[in-house]
Amino acid sequence: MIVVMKSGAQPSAIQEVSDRLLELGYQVNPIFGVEKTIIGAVGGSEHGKVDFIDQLRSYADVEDVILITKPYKFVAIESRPNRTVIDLGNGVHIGGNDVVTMAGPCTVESEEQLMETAEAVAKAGATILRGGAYKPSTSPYSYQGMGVPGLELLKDAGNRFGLKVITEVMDLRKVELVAQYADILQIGTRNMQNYDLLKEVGQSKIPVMLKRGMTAKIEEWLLAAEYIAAGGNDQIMLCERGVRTFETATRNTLDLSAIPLLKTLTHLPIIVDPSQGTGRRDLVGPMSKAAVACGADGLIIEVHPHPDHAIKDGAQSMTIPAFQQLMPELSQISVAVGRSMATLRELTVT
Ligand SMILES: [Mn+2]
Repeated sequence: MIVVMKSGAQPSAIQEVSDRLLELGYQVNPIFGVEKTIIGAVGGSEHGKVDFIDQLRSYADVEDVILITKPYKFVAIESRPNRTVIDLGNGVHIGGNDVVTMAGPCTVESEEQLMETAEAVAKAGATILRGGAYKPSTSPYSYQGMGVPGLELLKDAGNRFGLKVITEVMDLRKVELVAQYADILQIGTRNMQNYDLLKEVGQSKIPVMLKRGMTAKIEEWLLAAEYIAAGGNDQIMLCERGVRTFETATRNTLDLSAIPLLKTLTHLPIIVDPSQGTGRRDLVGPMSKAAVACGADGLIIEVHPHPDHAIKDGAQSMTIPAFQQLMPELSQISVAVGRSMATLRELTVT
């Protein structure tokens, strides 16, 4: 790190900071300028010293402390240059050459609705079924989800149509329960900084998809992922789902620039949610294509047999025919960028 002293800092103040740095195991190299002195501190690790760095900033004669290393470690690209590939079994990998598609309804509503959707998305090439059994809602009077019966339906549909299952867990007391039914635990936007929940899924051994908080900066998002990794679970994927901006014509502003940027910062796979990212089903196809083109490792798309009757998020849910039409187009884009995507699989229904 570099400690920038204020103009006119006295030698005694510079010495005081240098002594403190030495105490913490740094080698200290002050550079005395005409007006200002800066102190280069090398050798010590900055991890675990976040609070100390804040202390340093509060010294009366310290103007600023500039960190050279990133505040996250396990999720940083430097820690795993080969990139994380999450193996879900049955040939489904996230972060490898295949671009994966997670599809299904926003909310599990009934057996009929879920089975119809699961069969259709599986036939179109999706490998992972999405569906909410616990729904985070802005209003306490909105639908809250089916709970355990919804989880059971998801697992049944997954088994029946050869799909892996992703579903949201909102409550740290339910992590173990949801993990019995899901192949991937989803942490929603509102819980991105729910540190107790992050620690709990960090203890779990199953993959986690961490959605970006609606107002989260990239660094805050990576630090949230670091909580999970620091807990011992390294099977993490990030999900860009749009951020809140001044624009109200779309539900959120889908930040596609985050994808190539994240590829320079982290080895974790990146999923894009164009449904939540736009809030409009007519924009889901174009944004899915753009996401694949700029390096997304997967998509999570809301599909409903009758969006006009959906309990939640009908306006952003694709119809089954629209999804069936989109998948081969996405496959072509995947090939154009050196990736591949399964489409139109032959289903062996069990
Ligand atoms: Mn939804």
